[in-house]
Amino acid sequence: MRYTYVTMLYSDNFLPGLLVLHHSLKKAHSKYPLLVLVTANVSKDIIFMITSLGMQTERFDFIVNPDATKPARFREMYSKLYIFGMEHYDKIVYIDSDMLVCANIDILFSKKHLSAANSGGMLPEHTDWKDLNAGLLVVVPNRATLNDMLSKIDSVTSSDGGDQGFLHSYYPNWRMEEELHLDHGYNMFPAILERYHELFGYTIATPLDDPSTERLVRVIHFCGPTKPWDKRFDYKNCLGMNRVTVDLWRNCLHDFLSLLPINAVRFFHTYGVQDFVKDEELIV
Ligand SMILES: [Mn+2]
Repeated sequence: MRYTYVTMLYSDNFLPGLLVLHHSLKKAHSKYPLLVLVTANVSKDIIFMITSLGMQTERFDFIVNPDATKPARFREMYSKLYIFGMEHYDKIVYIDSDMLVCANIDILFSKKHLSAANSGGMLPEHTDWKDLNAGLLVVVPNRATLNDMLSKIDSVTSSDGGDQGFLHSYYPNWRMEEELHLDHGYNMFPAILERYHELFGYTIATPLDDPSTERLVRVIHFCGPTKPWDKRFDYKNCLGMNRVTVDLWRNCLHDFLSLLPINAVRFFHTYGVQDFVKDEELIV
């Protein structure tokens, strides 16, 4: 069977996220490769470098948002639909490049098409959250599905102006199809982790945990506008479980960089990849 993890790189800006995602998958001993879908905006140097790190790449073109009134950051938000047509794979596990894998998740390749987590939906304050989070998706690609989606892009509404809202409308029965609902530990936002811990006993997984253990956070999703690698990320005021998750992310990047030859570290540095842990050490 042709199985692969897939993520997307729209531009060089998400490079730190991609490097951490890939390194965390490797540290979790994932059996399957990571395929990176790259647009024409990604530098050739970076494509060469990530290929030499063992990632595969595939060029794709943005699927443009039909609503031209949407702000620029929403313009490319339908592009994720591309994965639904990747028939050269039997099954893919799509992961956003702002995610950190804490333990092996290869079991996801045994799940059905459109398996995903209703992240946050267990909380009493979010009982109106019933639909999937598109940060992590199990997809059995089918060209006919993609063609059908593209033909309906103008007519199917999207509550958030992007692919996730489109998928909610395109698959209205998902919320009732319990066999498609992944444990929320496969797509956990740092901001709600504290509540999931208090109410349901969720803890962050380590590679030593028994894979069958329940209520483990296996994938952390740094959703939201500021990412752990952003210059404007407010690390000082990032506290509690939020801080724990960011430190896990930064340590993973540090671990990755510390294994590289110095010229490769310099290369990534020119593309804005900063070793936060090492810099902290220097300050002290
Ligand atoms: Mn995301």
